[in-house]
Amino acid sequence: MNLQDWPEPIVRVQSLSESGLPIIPDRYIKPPSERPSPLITINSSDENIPIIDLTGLYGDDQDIRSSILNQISSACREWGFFQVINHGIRPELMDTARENWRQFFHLPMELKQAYANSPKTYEGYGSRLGVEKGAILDWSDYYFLHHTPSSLKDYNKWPAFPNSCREVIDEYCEELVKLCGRLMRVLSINLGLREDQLQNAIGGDNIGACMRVNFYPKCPQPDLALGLSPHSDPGGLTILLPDDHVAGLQVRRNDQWITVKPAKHAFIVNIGDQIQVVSNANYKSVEHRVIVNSGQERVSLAFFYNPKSDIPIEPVKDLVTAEKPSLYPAMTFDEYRLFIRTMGPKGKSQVDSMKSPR
Ligand SMILES: O=C(O)CCC(=O)C(=O)O
Repeated sequence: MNLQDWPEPIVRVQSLSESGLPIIPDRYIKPPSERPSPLITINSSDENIPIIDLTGLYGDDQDIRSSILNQISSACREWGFFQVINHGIRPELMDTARENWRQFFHLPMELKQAYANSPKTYEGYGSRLGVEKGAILDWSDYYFLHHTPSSLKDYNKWPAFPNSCREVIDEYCEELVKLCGRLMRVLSINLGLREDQLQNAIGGDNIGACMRVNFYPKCPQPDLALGLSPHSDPGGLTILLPDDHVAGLQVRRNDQWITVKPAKHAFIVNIGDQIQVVSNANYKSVEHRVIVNSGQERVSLAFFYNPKSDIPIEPVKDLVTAEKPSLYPAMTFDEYRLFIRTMGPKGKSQVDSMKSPR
C-alpha cells in the first residue's frame, strides 16, 4: 500500500469541532457494534487499573522492594496496564509538558499546518492513522515526533511554539527513557531473567523513543464516535500522561471496557506487542481505546519505548521451553510497525496473527 501520501484530503477534527456543527460527518460514525455503549461509558463500577507506588524501589528495604516487584508482576500478568506514582519524575515537568502541548493545539491553524505530516514517517501534525481509503476515522488530531535515536531526532520536525516547547519535550523524553529502563529491569527480574536480559532483547542502549500527543476535541455526538479505536501498542512499553481533568482512556478487561481513573501525577504504563513477543507471551499487550465527550476537550501524551528498529525481535531463549515453545517468528520493528501505519488501529489483530502455527 502507498505510504507516500494520505488517500483523502486531511480534515482537522479540531476545526470540525470548533465550527460548531451539531452532528458529526458520516466518516466519524462507527458501526453500531463498535460504538461506546452509554451503559459501559457511565461505568458505575469502581474498578480501576492497579496503582503502584514506586517509593522504595531503589531503597535498602528489601521487603518494600519485593512488594513493589510483586505488584508490578501481578499488574503485568493480570492487566497489562498499571499506574505508577512517586516514579521520580518532577510533577512540574509533567504539568509543563502537558500545558505546552495544550497551548500548541490552541495555536492558529496556519502555524500548526506548517507541521502537517505524511504517512511516510508520521512525524508532525496529523489527523489519521492508517491509509485505507474510505476508512471510518477517529475523533482526534495528534502530533508525532522521534526523540531517540539521535539520528532520527530532528528539531525542525518538533514544534517551535510555544517558545520553551523543544527544551521541555527533550527533558520530558529523557526522563521517560530512564523510567522505562528502570521498569524494564523490574519486568526482566519478574520473568526470572537477569535484570538486563529483556532490555538486551530489544536492542540494549539502542532503543527507539517517540511520542504521540493526542488532542481530542469536543464531540457533539460522542455516543457515535471514538477518540481512538481499540488497539494494542505496537512497541515495547508505553508511558501515558493522561489529561488531568478529563477521563477518556478505556482498557479492555475480558469483555468490558474499564474507564481509567488517573491518580494525581501518575503515569499510566502499558505493555506493548514487542514485550509480548520477547516475553513469549508471559506478558501480554492489552487493547485500549479512547472515548470522547461533548463538554470538554482532552490532551494526552503517549511516550513509546520501542526496540531498535532494524534487529530481529523474538522471544528470549530462556523463556522458550519444551512446554512453551517459541510463539513468534523473528521480525524487525520496522517491519512490524508498517501494519498500524497502513491499516490504522485494529485491536490486537497483528500480534495475534503472528503466532507461529502449531
Ligand atoms: O489518550 C489516551 O488516553 C490513550 C492514547 C493511546 O492509546 C495512544 O496514543 O496509543
